[in-house]
Amino acid sequence: MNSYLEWNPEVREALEGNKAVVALETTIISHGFAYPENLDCARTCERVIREEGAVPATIGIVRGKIKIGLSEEEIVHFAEHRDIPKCSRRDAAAVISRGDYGACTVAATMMFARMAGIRFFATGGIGGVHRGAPRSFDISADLEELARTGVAVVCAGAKAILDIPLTLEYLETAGVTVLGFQTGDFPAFYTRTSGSPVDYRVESAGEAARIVKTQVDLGIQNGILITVPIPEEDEMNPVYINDNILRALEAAETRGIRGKAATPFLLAELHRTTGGKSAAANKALVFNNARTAARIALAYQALHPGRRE
Ligand code: PSU
Ligand code: MN
Repeated sequence: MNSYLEWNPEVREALEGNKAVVALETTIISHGFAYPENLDCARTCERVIREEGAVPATIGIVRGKIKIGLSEEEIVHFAEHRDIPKCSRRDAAAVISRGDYGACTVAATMMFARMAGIRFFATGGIGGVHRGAPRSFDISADLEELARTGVAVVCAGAKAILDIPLTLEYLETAGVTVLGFQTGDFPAFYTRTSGSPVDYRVESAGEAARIVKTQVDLGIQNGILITVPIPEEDEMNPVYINDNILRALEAAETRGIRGKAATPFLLAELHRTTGGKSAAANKALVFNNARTAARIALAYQALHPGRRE
């Protein structure tokens, strides 16, 4: 057993007993929302997963250990400490060997979920190819992680601050299967459609689970992206949000905000300029993704009677 992993006993037992487990990330807690909204969001994600009958495992680096399933006190710590560094694959070894805390991105959470034997992970939206990437070279490590790590990521598409057609091109090159959950169009985070099609539309949790199982059975090692549109009642007006995104991108440019600071800045700027409307939409889509991921994880366990991966 990997001695860098520290287990929440409930998660360990669930995995040993072939129960459905859904991973959650900590960057979204420390860098995705303001306090105390981030705490409410983290707790609600866990509750929604439990209500479906699955077990949540929020993953973060706690004093140099990869914690698989944060305790309530640890979740509060990540919510209160918005200065915990954002930790992606490239940061993992340094943060762990120094005994620090790390807020795990989609990429790091996928990597650690895989180490722990967790197959499903719910988040808001993955990182992707940023607008202006041909000049800035800003392409999220989340895409490369999807290319190499066998975890199914349930999300509301890529964040609308990104270049979605280029993100889809990258995913195609990387060999990542992109599913649309009850949609044929890749969702754009705050809105249900992006105008770019997904490869495969699935209608049910069972159908999505069968595709994940087939990929596992075939020994294909990379990730799968399961995209779920934000619920209709929570969707934002596309003209309004895009207008705000353009202004946020301009503000980032003017202030020279780049690299790992870019995404947290853009999200916070939108939460500010929309008077909290984008944060409300972001929360609604995350909860919807957590619920959907739990249902798919349960359907997957039903296809795997008595077998531990
Ligand atoms: N989804 C959200 N809010 C977030 C994120 C996802 O609703 O804050 C985070 C994830 O941790 C993702 C990161 O990995 O944004 C992308 O950062 P970057 O563009 O620097 O790779
Ligand atoms: Mn980046």
